[in-house]
Amino acid sequence: MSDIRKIVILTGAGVSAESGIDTFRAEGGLWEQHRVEDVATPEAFERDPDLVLRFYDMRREAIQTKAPNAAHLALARLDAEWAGDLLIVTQNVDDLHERAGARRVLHMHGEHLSVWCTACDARSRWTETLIERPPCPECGKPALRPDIVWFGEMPYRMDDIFAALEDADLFVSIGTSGAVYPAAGFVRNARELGAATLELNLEPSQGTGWFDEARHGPATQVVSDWVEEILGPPR
Ligand code: BV8
Repeated sequence: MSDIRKIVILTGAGVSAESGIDTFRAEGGLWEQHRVEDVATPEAFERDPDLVLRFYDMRREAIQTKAPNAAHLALARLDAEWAGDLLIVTQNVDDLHERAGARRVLHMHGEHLSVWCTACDARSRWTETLIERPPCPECGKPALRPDIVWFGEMPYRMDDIFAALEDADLFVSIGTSGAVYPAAGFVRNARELGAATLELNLEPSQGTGWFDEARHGPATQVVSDWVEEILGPPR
């Protein structure tokens, strides 16, 4: 670790699983209960906006009853104590990284607690529901949609993500299946750009072969152990 200064961390649903937030592909996971194409595409929103708004209203309410787990807390500690560059790129739309205290966080697929007005393009913090078509806080029009990146839509801040990958000495992937692009391709980008690569996941991901090292187990265990390895025991 002595020559590691710049770290990029990619997280997925697995880091929030032990906080009681469903992952997507697990047994009984979100995509078992709902067909992706019915709830997480612009076409679905066009076709049946009520179904999509109810799906996100349910999840937006649910995450506000959950708490960060030891993996979120360990990453928040790393964010606070790591003197070098660090960026946590999350595919998750919950706010558990921030509630654990992490600051250098980038939500590449959006956030539950944000809404996007399709009339005036404003984004606003939001904790309530959208099914009743409330007015946009900025323009007053009833044109709000979840501020979430759906399939077929371009993820957020890709330039910032690639700039960080270009500089990275270490790329760490935590709690993700490596099933969805462009996030699933970051490990290959990082390798090609000369970074060391580490996977921390419950089981081998679809891209596990691209990692220099992989440690498998629950995030609360493997992430806490990894952070303590870097920073030493909490003082
Ligand atoms: C785009 C928000 C183009 C929504 C999400 C290349 C090849 C093939 C297909 C494509 C390609 N490029 C693009 C595509 C299409 C598509 C795609 O990848 N499809 C897949 C299905 C093949 N990608 C897109 O559409 C992307 N957009 O490409 O735009 C474009 C280009 C130019 C201009 C315009 C457009 C957009 C994708 C984003 C979609 N939105 N989320 C919502 O939340 O409702 S994706 C969603 O699924 C997540 O955010 C995440 O990204 C993804 C996968 O989920 P994971 O987080 O990995 O969760 P999963 O359940 O799968 O796995 C959990 C893992 O955790 C498991 O490995 C498990 O073992 C582990 N685990 C479980 N418990 C624990 C644990 N680990 C540790 N501890 C535990 N306790």
